[in-house]
Amino acid sequence: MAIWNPEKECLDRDRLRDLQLKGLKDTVSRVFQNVSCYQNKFKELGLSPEDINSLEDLSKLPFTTKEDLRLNYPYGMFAVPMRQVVRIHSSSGTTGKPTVVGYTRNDLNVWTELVSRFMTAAGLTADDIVQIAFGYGLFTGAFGLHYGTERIGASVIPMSSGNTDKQIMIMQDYRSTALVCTPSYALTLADRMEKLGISPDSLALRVGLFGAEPWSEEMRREIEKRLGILATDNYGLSEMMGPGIAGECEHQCGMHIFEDHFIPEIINPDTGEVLPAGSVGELVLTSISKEAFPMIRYRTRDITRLTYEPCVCGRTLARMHKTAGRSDDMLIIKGVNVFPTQIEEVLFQVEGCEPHYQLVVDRVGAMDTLEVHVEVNECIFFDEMKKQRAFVEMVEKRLVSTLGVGAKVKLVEPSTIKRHEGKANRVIDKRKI
Ligand code: DLL
Repeated sequence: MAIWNPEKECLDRDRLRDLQLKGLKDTVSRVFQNVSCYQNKFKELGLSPEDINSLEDLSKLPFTTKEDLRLNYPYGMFAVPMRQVVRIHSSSGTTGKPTVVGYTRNDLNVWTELVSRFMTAAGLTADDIVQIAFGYGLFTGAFGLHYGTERIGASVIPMSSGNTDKQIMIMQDYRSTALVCTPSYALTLADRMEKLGISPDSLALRVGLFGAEPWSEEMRREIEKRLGILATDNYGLSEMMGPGIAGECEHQCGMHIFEDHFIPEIINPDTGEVLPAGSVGELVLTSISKEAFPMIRYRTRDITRLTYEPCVCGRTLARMHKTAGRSDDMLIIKGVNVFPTQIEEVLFQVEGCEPHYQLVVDRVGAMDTLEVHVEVNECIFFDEMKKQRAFVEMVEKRLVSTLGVGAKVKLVEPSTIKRHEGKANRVIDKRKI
C-alpha cells in the first residue's frame, strides 16, 4: 500500500527522536523570544530554553490551555509578525470567544503535506474524486482536506456542508469515490439515500474520511454497511493546525500521529502527571515545526491511549486510539463517568434501534438523571405496549451493565431526532442551564 512520505512516516525511531529534539529546542527558543505568554510562564518556573536538552525535559515545560488562548485573543499567541501570516482560521468553540489560529506559508505547506499523508493512508490516489461536505469557512476541516486532495492529485468537489439532496445528486452524477465529512453527517446521508430509494451500489463511492467528532467502532460498521465503503478516522484540532494531526491507514487499527511535527504525551487530567506508554489519559501535544502559532504542551482534553508497536502498514509512527471524547464531554451521572460514545456502542448493538439518539441529563432534587432518547424502527415503535416495554427494559439492562449507572430509555419515532450537518451535539444537560 502506498505511503505518501515513507522517509518520514517510516523513520527509524531513534532518528525520529533526534529530529523531535531539534524541533522542540527550536520551538522553545522561538516562543521564548516572541510570545509574552510563554515568556511569563517560563519565568515563573525559572526555565530558559537552555534547560531543554533531551526529550525527557519536555515534562519540565508548562502546559498551554484553551484559557491561555482566550486570554491572548486574538493574536497574542502568534510568534511571527502579521505580515508573515497568510491564513487565519478559528476553532468551533461553543462557549466564549472562539480561538484564532494563524499560518505562515510554510505552515500551510506542512498542513497540506500531513493531510496528504492520511488521505494516502486511507487508500486515496490521483484517480479519486473527493466530495468535501465539511463547511468551508473559519472551520479548518474543509480547507485542510481541500488542499490535501489537490496535493495528492485527486479531483476535489468543494461541496461544503448541508443541502443533503444536492450532496446525493452530485455524488451520483459526478461519480464521487470518496466522501469527507463528520461521521454523523455520513449517517444523515445514508438515511436520506434510503428514503429516496438510492442504493449505495449505484454510486461510485468507496472510501469515507471521517473526523472532527468522536464516533464508536459500532458506528463505523453501520456507516460501512449502509454506504458500502471503507470508513476511516482522522483526528485534529484547530489549535494545533486542524485535520492532519493523525489518521488511520486501511488497517483501521489506530490513527498514526505525525510525530515528526507533533510530540504526543498522555497525562492524568487531574494531576498533570505524565503517564507511561499505553495508559489511558488526556492527550497533550507539542508542535515542533509550526511557525505562526507554536503550541507547547497543549492540553487537548481528548481522552485516548497511544500505541508504539509498529503497524503492519510499515509506518513507525505512534498510533492513537479512537478518543472516548473530550473530558469536557464526559458526563458525571451520580458520580459515575459516562462518555456519550459508550452509550452509542450499546445502542448500535441492539437490533431495532436506529443510529440516532439524544441524551438528556437533569437533576431531580439532589439526584442526577440520564434519559436516552433513541429512534427505533417502525415495527418496534408501533408494536404492542407489552413488547415495547420489554424492549425498553432490555436496552436499559444493557446500558446499566456497560455504564455502571442506570439510564431511562425513551423510544422515539423514526426521523424525529435532529440530524446533523457538521459536528453532532448529542447531549442536553439541563443541569447547566
Ligand atoms: O475538528 C479539526 C478536524 C477537522 C479534524 C476535520 C478532523 C477532520 P476543532 O473544530 O478545533 O477541529 O475540534 C477539535 O474535535 O479536540 C476532538 O475533541 C474532536 N475531534 C476531532 N477529530 C476527532 C476524531 C477539528 N477523529 C476537536 N475523533 C478535538 C474524535 C475528534 N474526536
